[in-house]
Amino acid sequence: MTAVTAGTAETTGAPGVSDAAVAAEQAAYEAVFDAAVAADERIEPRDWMPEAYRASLVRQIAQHAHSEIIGMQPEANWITRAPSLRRKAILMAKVQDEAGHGLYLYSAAETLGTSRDELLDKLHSGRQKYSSIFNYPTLTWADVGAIGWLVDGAAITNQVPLCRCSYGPYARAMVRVCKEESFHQRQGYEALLALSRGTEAQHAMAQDAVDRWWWPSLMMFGPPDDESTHTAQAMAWKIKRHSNDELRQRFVDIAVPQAEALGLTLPDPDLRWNEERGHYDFGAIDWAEFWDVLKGNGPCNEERLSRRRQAHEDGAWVREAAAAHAEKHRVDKHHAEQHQHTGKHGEAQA
Ligand code: BYC
Repeated sequence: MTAVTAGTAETTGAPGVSDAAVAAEQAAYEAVFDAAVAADERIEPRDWMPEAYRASLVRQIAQHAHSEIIGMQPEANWITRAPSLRRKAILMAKVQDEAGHGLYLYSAAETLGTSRDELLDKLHSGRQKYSSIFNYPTLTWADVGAIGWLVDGAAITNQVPLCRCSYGPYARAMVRVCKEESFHQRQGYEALLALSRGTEAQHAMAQDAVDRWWWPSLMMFGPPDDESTHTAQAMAWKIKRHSNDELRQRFVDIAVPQAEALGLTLPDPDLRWNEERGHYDFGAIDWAEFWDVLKGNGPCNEERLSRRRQAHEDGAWVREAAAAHAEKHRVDKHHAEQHQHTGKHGEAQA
């Protein structure tokens, strides 16, 4: 969408412009925005957009970015103890991918006028959230497999529709993220399959990991639709394309046959195929646990946040060095350009 840019919106509120004229101009911008959303066009950074749309995107994208970088911790916990060189190399690549996803997403948020520093500050001071799932511990090597299969599987289910999000930079970031997440999901599934087909102790370890990660994975999709604050508006704006419950159901339907193929069971006695609905029915989710984790009371909330703050402090010298390098490069380039300029003059005169 390019018809109305944020630049033109600057005229609103100019001295001498009547309230009625401002309101009419505002309504005209809104009409263009609404029409673009209705026509499934992309909203781009310089387009006019309602402030609430901008704020909602910053909230969701920031939370998503924070989840990616906090999500590095539970898996990084197993890098030094991966059972083979092959597994270690794969896990390192995956954890690095998550850092990359964080960067794409912080960049997408920056196109909305917020800096990465500001967002990180809000994460570190607990004013912005990250996904509930990363507040659970990774107790055994099998947890790395279970996270890949279930957590990344849930993330893909949630993120594939975000590739069609109405906000261009977010949608485009999701395309690459989803490709990488599919690789992550496959590596988790394959690692879990190897354990499931291994010794009795390995099989038991895989089953135990699935038992612990199943319910928190279902919570990743967010609260039930009737308790979801943002879904209705986010769907009207085509930020979200499906509700939390729709995506949760989609994930359950995909996971059940995969669990069978793995030779593992899912810890839900109420899980059964419902012929009439054409979906699997599943048991009640412990929403009290979900809200409690969001409040900061999950098993690892404190550990994750303090590790993140520490990593940020430890990285201060890298940021300072990068900024000094950029400044030096800028000054050098400026001098070189001046030199070239005078040099050219010299040639012309000669
Ligand atoms: N955890 O109105 P609702 C990943 C909050 S990681 C924590 O339904 P919305 C990966 C919600 O923010 C996955 N908080 O919200 C990385 C809201 O509170 P606020 C990250 C949650 O936004 C590394 C309140 O509850 N993925 O991919 O419409 C390794 C009410 O919720 C959660 C994304 O972030 C939760 N699970 O829907 C492996 C995807 N759920 O903000 C994998 C992008 C809800 O009003 N995000 N809340 O204070 C989304 O699609 C949506 O934001 C959600 C929630 C579906 C998560």
